[in-house]
Amino acid sequence: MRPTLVIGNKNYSSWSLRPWLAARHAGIEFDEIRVSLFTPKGAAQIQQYSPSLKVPVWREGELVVWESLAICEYLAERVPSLWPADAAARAVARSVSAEMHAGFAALRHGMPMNARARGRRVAVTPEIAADIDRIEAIWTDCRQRFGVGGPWLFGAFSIADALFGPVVLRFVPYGVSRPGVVDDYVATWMADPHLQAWIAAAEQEPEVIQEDEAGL
Ligand SMILES: N[C@@H](CCC(=O)N[C@@H](CS)C(=O)NCC(=O)O)C(=O)O
Repeated sequence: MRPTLVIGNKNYSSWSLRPWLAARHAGIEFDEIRVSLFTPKGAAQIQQYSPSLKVPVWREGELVVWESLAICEYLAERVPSLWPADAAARAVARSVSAEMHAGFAALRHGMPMNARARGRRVAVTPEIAADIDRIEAIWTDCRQRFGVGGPWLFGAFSIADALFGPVVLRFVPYGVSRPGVVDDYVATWMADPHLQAWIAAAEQEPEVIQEDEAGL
């Protein structure tokens, strides 16, 4: 049975993007159901599909998997190369993925993901700057210690990249640039055909969620 990934608006839903990128990079085929977040119809659809009343949700026959990181883990059951092969690298990849999943509230709040926006500027509070510093430290450490075999955090694409990919759609719209690892990794993502396909779809979406339109 072909699985379905239920996602939110491609322009705004960073959690939806994570398992979508993991599945696309792993070559796992799936159908998409896109719900329009914060609309009455979207709320009814989420109620129908999601036990947590959030997206993303992966549905496959009787199986329902929710929470972006749990969905990525489920995809890795099918395609184990979604995690690094080396146990130490895999442990670090899981650490940074869990840290991303659990943290970075200031960045998430102050720089909402906005796939199609460019040239926005928001005040970079000390809390947002600290989140950006931490992301730079993670990306630098992963690239230096594990990235030798390719352009991704652990060389080959992994779930850690799927977790950090949406950060690029915060850095690009709000002009966050740091020469070196950050700009290089952002460039890797912006050249990725899967992310480009997501952005192109976001550009076609008619909905505007005012609350997430920052830095105008
Ligand atoms: N921890 C969850 C977060 C999911 C989440 O917050 N999803 C948002 C969209 S990005 C949502 O469904 N919002 C709808 C709502 O809160 O009504 C995950 O990792 O999947």
